[in-house]
Amino acid sequence: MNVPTTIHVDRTRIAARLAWLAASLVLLAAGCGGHANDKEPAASDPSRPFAGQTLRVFNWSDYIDPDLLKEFEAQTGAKVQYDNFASDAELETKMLAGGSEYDVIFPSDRSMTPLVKKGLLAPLDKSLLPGMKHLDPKFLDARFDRGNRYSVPYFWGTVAVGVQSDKVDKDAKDFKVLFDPKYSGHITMLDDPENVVAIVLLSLNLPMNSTKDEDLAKVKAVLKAQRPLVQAYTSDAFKDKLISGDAWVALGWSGDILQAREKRASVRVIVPSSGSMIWADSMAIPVGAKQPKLAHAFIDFLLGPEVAARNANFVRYPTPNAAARAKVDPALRSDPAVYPPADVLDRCQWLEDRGADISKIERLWREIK
Ligand code: SPD
Repeated sequence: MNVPTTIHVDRTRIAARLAWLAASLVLLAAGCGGHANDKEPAASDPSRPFAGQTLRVFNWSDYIDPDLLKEFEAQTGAKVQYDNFASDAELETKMLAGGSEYDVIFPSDRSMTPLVKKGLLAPLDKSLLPGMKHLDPKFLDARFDRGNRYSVPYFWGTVAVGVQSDKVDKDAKDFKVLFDPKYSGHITMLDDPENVVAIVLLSLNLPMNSTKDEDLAKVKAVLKAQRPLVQAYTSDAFKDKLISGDAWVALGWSGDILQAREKRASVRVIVPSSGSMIWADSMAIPVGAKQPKLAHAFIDFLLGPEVAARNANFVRYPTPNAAARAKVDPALRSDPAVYPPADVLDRCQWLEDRGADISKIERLWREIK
């Protein structure tokens, strides 16, 4: 009489399965089930449309209000993995080595040309970027990306010098201060061959993008004589060195020097009225990015006027976002170190892609360093 026994066994299994199912339903309802265990709501939650996804961002250092990253995470449910670079070359090398490691990058005008040429950027879907309407048209359709097929303006700025006003002559007003032996051991230079060579050319009243051998020979002589005076070549630590007082004269990006001035009132910002380098950084999505929709959502988030104004107040760079500008701290809006007057801007120049001639600048830099 096997039959009753078999029936008994099956009933026991069924009862056990039902008990397991009921327990699972209770756990899920209590928020203890698999996904809820990670504190991530289901991706279908319309209030957190990107829950469970990770956005990988590669940006210049000190170039975003970190609270905005937290807000974006809270609004979308996504996690942001945020890495920094300190030079055009660092970004370009990373992209050439396989940029799909990132979803959003922040190339300068100078980097855009090779990145577009080498097909390393994904075309943008403008239907996902309604916030582009807030941008000042004069920052759109730039020479490095006609029609903004690949990039959206983020911030712009100049190359400037930060000086300690209690250590450096009151009348220092241009790049010559970088080469003054009085400040030996307290001078920092950007760790960036193209930018440094351009600034030395400007200080010699030569064309900023020159690659003529005789001009570069003059640059080399200046940099060689300056070498023993230099405390550090750095593109990201100059801000902290100004804040600590270690650096008396620092070549850097305008907004970072202004960030230092916030922390140490004796820091003075020099944007030479004879002209400097002007640059603009953009937001773009690398070809092969794993989360292109989330990348568009992040770019559009940063284009919102409130968000863009808060970001500008934090990083202290001029914003290309016309709707945000009115919301920026009035003290920043009227600061000529942030928004240089029109006549100074007219004398500023953009860095050009020097093609194969770039190797001359790289060689010069190796010889100096
Ligand atoms: N800390 C942010 C600095 C951004 C500088 N971008 C400059 C690009 C010059 N080619």
